Amino acid sequence: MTPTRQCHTASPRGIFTTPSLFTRTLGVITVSNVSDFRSFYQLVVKASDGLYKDSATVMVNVTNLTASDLGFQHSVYSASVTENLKTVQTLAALKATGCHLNEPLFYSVLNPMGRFAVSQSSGVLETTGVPFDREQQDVYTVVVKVEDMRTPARTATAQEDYNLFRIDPGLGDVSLQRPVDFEALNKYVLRVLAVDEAEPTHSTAAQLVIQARNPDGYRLIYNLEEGNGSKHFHIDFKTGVLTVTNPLDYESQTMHVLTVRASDSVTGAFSEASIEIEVEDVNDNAPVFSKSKYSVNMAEALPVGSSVIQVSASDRDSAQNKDLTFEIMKTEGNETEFFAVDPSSGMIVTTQVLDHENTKHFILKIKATDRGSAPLSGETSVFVNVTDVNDNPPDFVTSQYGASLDEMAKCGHIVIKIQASDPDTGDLNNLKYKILSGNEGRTSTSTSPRGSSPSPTCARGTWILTTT
Ligand SMILES: [Ca+2]
Ligand SMILES: [Ca+2]
Ligand SMILES: [Ca+2]
Ligand SMILES: [Ca+2]
Repeated sequence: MTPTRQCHTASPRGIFTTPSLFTRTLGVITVSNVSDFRSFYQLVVKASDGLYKDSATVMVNVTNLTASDLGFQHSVYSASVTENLKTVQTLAALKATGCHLNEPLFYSVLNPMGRFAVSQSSGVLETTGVPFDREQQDVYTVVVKVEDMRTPARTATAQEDYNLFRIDPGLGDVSLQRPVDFEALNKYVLRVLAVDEAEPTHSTAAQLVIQARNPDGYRLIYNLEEGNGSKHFHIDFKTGVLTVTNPLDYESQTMHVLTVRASDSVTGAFSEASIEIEVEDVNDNAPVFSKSKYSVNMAEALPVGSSVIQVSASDRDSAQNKDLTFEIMKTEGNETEFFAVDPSSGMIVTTQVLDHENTKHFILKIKATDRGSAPLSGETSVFVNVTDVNDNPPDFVTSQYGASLDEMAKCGHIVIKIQASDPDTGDLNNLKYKILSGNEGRTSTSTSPRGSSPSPTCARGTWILTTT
């Protein structure tokens, strides 16, 4: 039991009071009943340490205050200040309401105690630079008044309250006056005093330990262990919510193993957990052909269904995201009439007999499509060069030639030039002519590739020559 200084007011009809244990230990007198005010009061205030007591007289002059809407934005402001600081520290900017824009106002501290000052015109409350000693006094209630320049002047007051907790003097309920600072320590130790109202007064003190917990549990700090997944993951150190910071790539890494540490911010004790994160494949890779262009020589006149070339493509995804289907795309040309591709093997075959004389080459557009839910595709081109084979006989320009020959013509005289053509490219300049009949006994065979026929003999007459 600790003897404590107590103040008691003797006030008629309870106009004044020392309403809480706190103000009573500080000797603060407040008005408890504003009705039926007299213009003057004389209060006798008694101070007691539980054993000894003394009394003093307090004169109170009551002045008439007109009702006004001048006020403070908040009736109570709270701030904290570090002890032993010798620098001036801003505590709060007290904002008055119910006044005109830029209306001159006058702020003053009613109980500066040598430690608090307010900017007269702006309402910024500061310390004076006199260091505080928490062991001496850890809570101050500062009352600030604002007054305008009107006649009569309107006034309002606000309290700068440093209490985090408040105790109900009658019930003993301890309540929070403002949110606790989450970044600060979460353990509060209060010393609570109970005082009886008897004569002589006795009191007893108790220690109250308040552990602040965040809504998600104890005040824990979460972090990812060094060098594991920090490139891709982030853990909220307060909530432990694990988030992805960089896109995951199934093709690069299908599983991430993280070690998460939860530490008690007060005791430093920690526990670790391993988290395995399996990455699921999405279809983010298009099929790619092994060549962007294929080229193949294909002889004409081969039977339908002859193999041309097999194309292949790969896809970095997995399962059906890499399951490919091939198709020949329609173009302005007629490629799709001549070729088909096996959808799964990529083997291209002919669907018609190719004819070099008709079409010398084809350019096929082949598409590979995966079976992802949003399918992706890749393309390539296949140049098919249709090569010539000798599939056409030579053809004479006309089926019958006639020529007249001078009787006097000498040996070697050119009789006529007969000409055949051949649709086959390779044969065109490589035709050979031969007299088959009508030249018996007295002819020489022309072997000129150009088909010019020297006179077969030096004899006279008309000849019908058959060539082939
Ligand atoms: Ca794919
Ligand atoms: Ca993928
Ligand atoms: Ca030919
Ligand atoms: Ca040909």
